[in-house]
Amino acid sequence: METIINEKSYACWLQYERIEDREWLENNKSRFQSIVVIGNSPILNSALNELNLGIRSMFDNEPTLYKKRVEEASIIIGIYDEIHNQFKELDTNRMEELNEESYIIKTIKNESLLLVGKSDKAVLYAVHHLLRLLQLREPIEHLDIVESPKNQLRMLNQWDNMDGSIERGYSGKSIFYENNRITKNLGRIKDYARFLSSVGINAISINNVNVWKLETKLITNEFLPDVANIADIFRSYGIKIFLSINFASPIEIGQLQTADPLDPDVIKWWKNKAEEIYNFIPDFGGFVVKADSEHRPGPFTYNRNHADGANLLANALKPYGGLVIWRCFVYNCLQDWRDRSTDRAKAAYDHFKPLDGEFLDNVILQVKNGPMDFQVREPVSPLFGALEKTNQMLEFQITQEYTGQQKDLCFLVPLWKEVLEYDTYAKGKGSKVKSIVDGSLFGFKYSGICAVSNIGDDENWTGHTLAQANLYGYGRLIWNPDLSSEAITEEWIRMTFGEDPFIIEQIKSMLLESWSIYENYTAPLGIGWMVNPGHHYGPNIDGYEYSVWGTYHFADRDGIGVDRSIDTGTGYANQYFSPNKEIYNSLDTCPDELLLFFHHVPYGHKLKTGVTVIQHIYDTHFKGVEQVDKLIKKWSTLKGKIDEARYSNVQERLILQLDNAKAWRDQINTYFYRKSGIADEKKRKIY
Ligand code: GCV
Repeated sequence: METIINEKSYACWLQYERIEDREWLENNKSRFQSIVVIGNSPILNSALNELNLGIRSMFDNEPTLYKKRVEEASIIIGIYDEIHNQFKELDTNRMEELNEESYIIKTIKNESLLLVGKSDKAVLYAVHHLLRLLQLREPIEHLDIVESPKNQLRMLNQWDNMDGSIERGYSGKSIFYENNRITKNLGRIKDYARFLSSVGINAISINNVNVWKLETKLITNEFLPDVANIADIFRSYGIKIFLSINFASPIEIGQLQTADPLDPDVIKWWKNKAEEIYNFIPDFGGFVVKADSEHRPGPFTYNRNHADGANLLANALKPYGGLVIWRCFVYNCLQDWRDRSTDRAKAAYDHFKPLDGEFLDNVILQVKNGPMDFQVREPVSPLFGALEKTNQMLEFQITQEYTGQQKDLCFLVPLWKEVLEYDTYAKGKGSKVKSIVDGSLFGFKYSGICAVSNIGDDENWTGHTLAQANLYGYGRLIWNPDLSSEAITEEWIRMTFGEDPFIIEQIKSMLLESWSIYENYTAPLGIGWMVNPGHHYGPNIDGYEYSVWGTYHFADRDGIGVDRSIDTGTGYANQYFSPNKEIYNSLDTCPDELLLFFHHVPYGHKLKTGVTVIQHIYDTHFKGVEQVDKLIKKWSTLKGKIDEARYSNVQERLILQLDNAKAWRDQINTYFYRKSGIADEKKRKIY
């Protein structure tokens, strides 16, 4: 399993470029001459290997590895319990208070560096932290760092299928499966684990939440030995694996006639199944479940509710410490959009709010950030804060299904940051989403954040090289939601492209503006969708497969938008706590960017900017295309300054983005010009 590190596209943010700054080298080289590891475990081995690799590569010097000579080593790494007696410099009171994933990095008297974790996993995180400092050329003379992750579960969901395809994947084929088998190419999976551990990811589900026929068998002894091999790799990087399961498994692979969660045979079947899985994978994380959603089976078939379904599985996993991650993305995809009594935005809250407190304590409800489906702009799901007695985690989408599919540049950290900072007012002012999902607001036993991954077997992992920033940024942000988007962006650029201030500034502005640019030329003012059915790329104003009965934008000759207000609309606004509900409910206070999500307004309605809705639509769509043009120009200033492979990869995609932006501009502007009959004030050409 040789790790490939010399290819820049492949190496993502772990470039470990040789340090050329002579002064820096002179000052610091002596600190990286030798390493001693106290203790022994697969994770400590990974930590040592990574440290060794990083030092070798950045200093062009192979550090000596000592077994025991702690006094002579320049870097000492180990687990707190095994090490603290030897170092009076460690503040034991402080360390005792920290959780199992915490670490310290400290320069001690004789100038050695001490990297101590509360567990071996934390040691690995400390090593990555040190390597990050080195990659960023930060001062390292007097380190005294204490770090703990803010969120407990920091997870990725793969939507990979065993035929090698990836649902909503835009970066090639699966690195996990090929030809209906689990891949034998474990080297790539190992590198993925390295990247993930470098940003602190500690859990991963390795198959699509839509669990088809073959994937249902992943929990049988036909595939469990291979799943166990994958678990071994991730385990050595501190990452637990989960599987998505099919709720109808007892019927499909168990020869039972029913999957009724209250049926004794079904209960027994899942208990036996859990035992079998844990025989293969003793630290198996648990199940991810999509049930009663988009044609997937679930407890509704048996007139049972989601708590019945989730608790069935939770009981089976409980003896082994396993978790059930039950998704709240439940709605009737066959609904008639003209029927205003069934608003899809209300569905998750309507299904799950009444069940608060009914779930066992090893169930976590997984809630998408918005009430719809990862649109470029949505309000935050009202389920955050509404569930006080049920463990909860937040689901983001790194893969850019509705945000440009890794052809268009759309850096999502600023969007995620907004969600985490959103104040739900569930327990009064300051009840931010980040304090719900880190478990602190309601004292959840389990909580955290997960996201749909954006990687595949493309050489650069993410299709668009700059989309690597979304994966990196996700990990860093969920480790510590208090980090700013700017800080994360700059870190990623410097680690990925080096220290040239010009390169850093150009790419930084491209990334930080990209979400708003994408929003400008696509669906306006929170209305969402308007995408081609099926693949979801490019404009189709009345499109999208689940809106065949009516349009979701409700545009006619007089106005546009969905009335979700309390008195005249679907009442969705009522699912929020005050004052959010009043803010959204009133035309006067509803923020412009969500106006059409909450209200149906005439085209002449004036936004807070003073511009009418129709003029805003024209202006932003012209502007969006101009902005993409500028992105192309900005990127072209980097020609020759960064390697050709990454340069041309991004350039090619920016050109595709321009085509896409023009298509959106032309279709949106024409459609709404024809509908409204109102001309562009600036008399630009509308096709
Ligand atoms: C994996 C959307 C996507 C589906 C996805 C689903 C989900 O509907 O288009 O591809 O299914 O969300 O999150 O379950």
